[in-house]
Amino acid sequence: MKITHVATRILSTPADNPLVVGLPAPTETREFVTLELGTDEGLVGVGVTFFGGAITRALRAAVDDLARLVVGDDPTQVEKIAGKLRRAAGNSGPGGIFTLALSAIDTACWDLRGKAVGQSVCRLLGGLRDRVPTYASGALMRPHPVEYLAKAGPRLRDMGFRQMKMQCGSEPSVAASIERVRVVRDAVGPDVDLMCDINQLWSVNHAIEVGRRIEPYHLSWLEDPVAHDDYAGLARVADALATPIAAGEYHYGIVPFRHMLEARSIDIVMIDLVRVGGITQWMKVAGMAEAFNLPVVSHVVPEIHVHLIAAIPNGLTVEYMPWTIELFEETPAIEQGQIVVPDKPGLGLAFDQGAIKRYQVG
Ligand code: SMN
Ligand code: MG
Repeated sequence: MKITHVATRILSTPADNPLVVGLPAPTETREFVTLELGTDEGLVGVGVTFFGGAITRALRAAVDDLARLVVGDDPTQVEKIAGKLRRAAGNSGPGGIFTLALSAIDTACWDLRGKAVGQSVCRLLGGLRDRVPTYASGALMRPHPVEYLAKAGPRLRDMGFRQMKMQCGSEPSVAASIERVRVVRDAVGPDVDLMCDINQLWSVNHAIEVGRRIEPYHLSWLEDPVAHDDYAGLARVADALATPIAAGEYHYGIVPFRHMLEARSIDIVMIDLVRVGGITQWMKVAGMAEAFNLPVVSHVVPEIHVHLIAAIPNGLTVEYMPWTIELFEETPAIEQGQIVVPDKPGLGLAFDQGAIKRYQVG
């Protein structure tokens, strides 16, 4: 099989989240770069990347230029392709735009690999389970007032979610942070798995102080309490708290995970498909985590991550952040708090023509 053509697009979607109910829709947009790799066998592999913000056009150009370099190559040789692209890009990775672009290409290659043999990507990677837990995300956000959270948490539970994540970190006082977590825990009850994301907003000492005082509310994890690259600082927080510390979404490539794991900075390894550099690299980090007896959770793009979390023995839960849901014709079902692995060949995803019409820019 050979790659014969490349199509990239920029889609700009409204920055809303269908899990947020009863608040005014945000006016901003989110930008995605989509990739389709066609082959001489008539198959089309799909990939997507983002985190470009104002440099999304540059990201699209990077995806386009790099993907054109692999026209004529066999998409099943994912390491050969990654090596070729690294050299071609002057070893400008693993940080930044190179890895974001590689991720889309590698993902489309895995989709083609599955399609070529008529198996799902989950099956190709190990195929451990056909469904995995998933948690509601992006619905209990930092700007949302605490009175809203008290209603929104139970609504998510009534929708069938058994796990959900809230954001904290910008409260004016320690007491306000504690109160925010208390209100949500009281609202959802003891049987919901509740997580809290700080997105790097706290200092180490502040994280330890607040973290200790919210332990009565039994968070399943506290996420990114401090700067993502302060490995020693994260380790101090992890050591001080009984609550598991999760981090990893901000790291590019695989090497930072080695540092975090060696430093015992984290208890739960969050891997972002886009920043790690695609499915090939994602699986390497999952294996590293397994060797440290640590569970893995995903970050955004649930439609693709469901294949990966379900494939591995240490996959804990899929973040259901429905940002990309609208881009695809059909997305994985959610049943009783679990996300179901599509059993179609490859990723089981195709870009929705209506979404392309509505959202394509440039
Ligand atoms: C998050 C950060 C950036 C983009 C999407 C989501 C957040 C999360 O940290 O964990 O969902
Ligand atoms: Mg996060």
